[in-house]
Amino acid sequence: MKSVLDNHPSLKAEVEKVAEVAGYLWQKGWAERNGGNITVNITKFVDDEIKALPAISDVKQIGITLPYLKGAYFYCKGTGKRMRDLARWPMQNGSIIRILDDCASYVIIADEPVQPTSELPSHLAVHNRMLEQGSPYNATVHTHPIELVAMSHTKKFLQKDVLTRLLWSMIPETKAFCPLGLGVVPYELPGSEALATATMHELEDYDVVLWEKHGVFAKGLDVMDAFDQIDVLVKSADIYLKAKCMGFEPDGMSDEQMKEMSVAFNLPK
Ligand code: 2HA
Ligand code: ZN
Repeated sequence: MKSVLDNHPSLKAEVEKVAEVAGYLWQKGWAERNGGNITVNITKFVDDEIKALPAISDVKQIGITLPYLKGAYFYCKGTGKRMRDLARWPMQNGSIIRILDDCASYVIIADEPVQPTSELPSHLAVHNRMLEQGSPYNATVHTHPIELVAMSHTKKFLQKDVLTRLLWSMIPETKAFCPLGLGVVPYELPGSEALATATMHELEDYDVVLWEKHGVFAKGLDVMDAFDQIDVLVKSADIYLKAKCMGFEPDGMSDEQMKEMSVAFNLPK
């Protein structure tokens, strides 16, 4: 079947990155059934030929007005679609959308009329904010990492920066590669406006936020960057849990060792 990716190699490479990450999410056990979403701003890969493509869906309302998204293009995972299927067939389990000039609606333009993720308003609201800030970030990822969700089931880990401090202290690379740490959003209904608003608020200070008893939401330069930040946090969570399973509370790196890391890597906190 003909695909818009066929004669757009840089766009193809970007969508293939999404497919690669979708495969990782499934293999790691973070993406049961249709769990999780990925949205990538692909506007910079769009040429006149893609701009001229006709809509293959009705005009759909986003539900909010997002002024910085005027004329932007996104690759979005489809609603109800499985990450493990997207890994093999990204254009049958996701689609490319164009935001219309009213900044409040969109159409699907390629390859098939796959309806985007149920969390589209929150993903697009985050993209809108990133563009408003002139941020170089292009990707948002939501997934259900087992260890981090398990840790979100106790109030002590939901206090500001308690989990950040603990996870950073498990292995030096976590602070180096997730230098802003992990924000926390108290439980809200999946897909709700309250969840979107609270997520936006936490993303002012963090690249990755934990949704209590649900999952994580990350933003990144591209989909790999967003995945890597989640991955290093989960690595730390896993080390913590393995130590606990061996019957002891891990010491963690000392404050001095953490400070030394911040200086050596020129980290913000
Ligand atoms: O799209 O994970 O939170 C499936 C979800 C919603
Ligand atoms: Zn979810």
